[in-house]
Parts: sequence; structure tokens; C-alpha cells
Amino acid sequence: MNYPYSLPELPYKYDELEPVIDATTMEVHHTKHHQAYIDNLNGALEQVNDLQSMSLAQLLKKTDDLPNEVQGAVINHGGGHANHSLFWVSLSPKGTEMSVEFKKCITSAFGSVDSFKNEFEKAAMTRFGSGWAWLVVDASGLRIVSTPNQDSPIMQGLTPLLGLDVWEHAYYLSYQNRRAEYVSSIWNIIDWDAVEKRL
Ligand code: MN3
Repeated sequence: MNYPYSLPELPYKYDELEPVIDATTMEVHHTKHHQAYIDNLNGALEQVNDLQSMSLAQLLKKTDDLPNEVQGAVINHGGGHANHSLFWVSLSPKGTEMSVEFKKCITSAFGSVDSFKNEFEKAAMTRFGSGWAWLVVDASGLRIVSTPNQDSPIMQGLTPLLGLDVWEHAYYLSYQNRRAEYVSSIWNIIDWDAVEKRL
């Protein structure tokens, strides 16, 4: 992903993730929230020519070294663009099964697929306020982490494989305060083929 950033098309229609995520939530989330991160990121980079040639991942890896006037925008809006772009393509209308190979990786890292899911759900539930739960990989292997706001795991040198948006805008219309129901329903629409390809 490079400047000027643009809204990626979704590989499914807004209503195709129902009932897990309703069509209105998807449309507003994609065309308003995600678009706003992109617009704000482009706006912040407009006057900073030497950062325009860097990829979004490169910018996120070096947020500590960025000039003050763009640092916050890259973290919040660059992170927002990267996180949502990954989120959309980790979902599919019917979901897919984990491959045998990937199941083995999950089992060796977390004990079982169920304990992986429990740990992931716990990360999503214990993230106070707005943020994300992640399955990530680094040199030490697979891990579950959560980040606040739009912080990207890329900022910490981690490679995100799967991210779950737990901002209220991601689920409030259907689930109101019931984040746990949203989080446990998400397993029905995960595209494991897409997640595994990132490993
Ligand atoms: Mn969101």
C-alpha cells in the first residue's frame, strides 16, 4: 500500500456477512470509517514528499522516527487503513476451515484450536475501550496480542495474520453492548485460507 492511499473494494457484498455483521454496519464501516482514515492519512502526507514514496508498512515500522507533525496521523490513520484492509480480507460470507497444516501450528502454539479461540476472545474482551485483537507471528512464533485504538502490530515488529476490530462501530448496531456475542460469532466468517497465506 502506497501514497496516495485509496479504499480497497471488498471481495463480498455488504449484506453477505449477515447475520454475523449486518449490512448497514459493513457499509458505514467501509465507506465512512475506513475512508476517513485514508483521507486523513493522505491529508497528513500531502506536504511531506519524502514520506510519500515509503510503503505504509515502512511508515508503521518507524513511527518513532517520524516528524512530530505526521507521527500521530500515521499511527492513527495509517494504522486504521492497514488494520481495516487486513480485516476485510480475513472475512468471507461462509468462512472456511483451517487447513490440517495450519491447525497443527495453532495446536502447537496454543494447545488446541479451542484454547486458541478462547485466548483470542479473551484478548478481544479485555481490550478496554476501542482497539483490536490479533493473531500475530514473529521470530518466536504465533502469539495473540491486542492493541489500543488503531495501533498496528506492525509498529511492534509483529506480522498480523488475523485482526478483529472491537471498536463499537464494528458491532454496535446489531449487538449493542454485547461484545462477547460479536466476538464469538466471528468464527463463522473467518477466511482461514487468507489468514494462512500470511504465515
Ligand atoms: Mn473499525
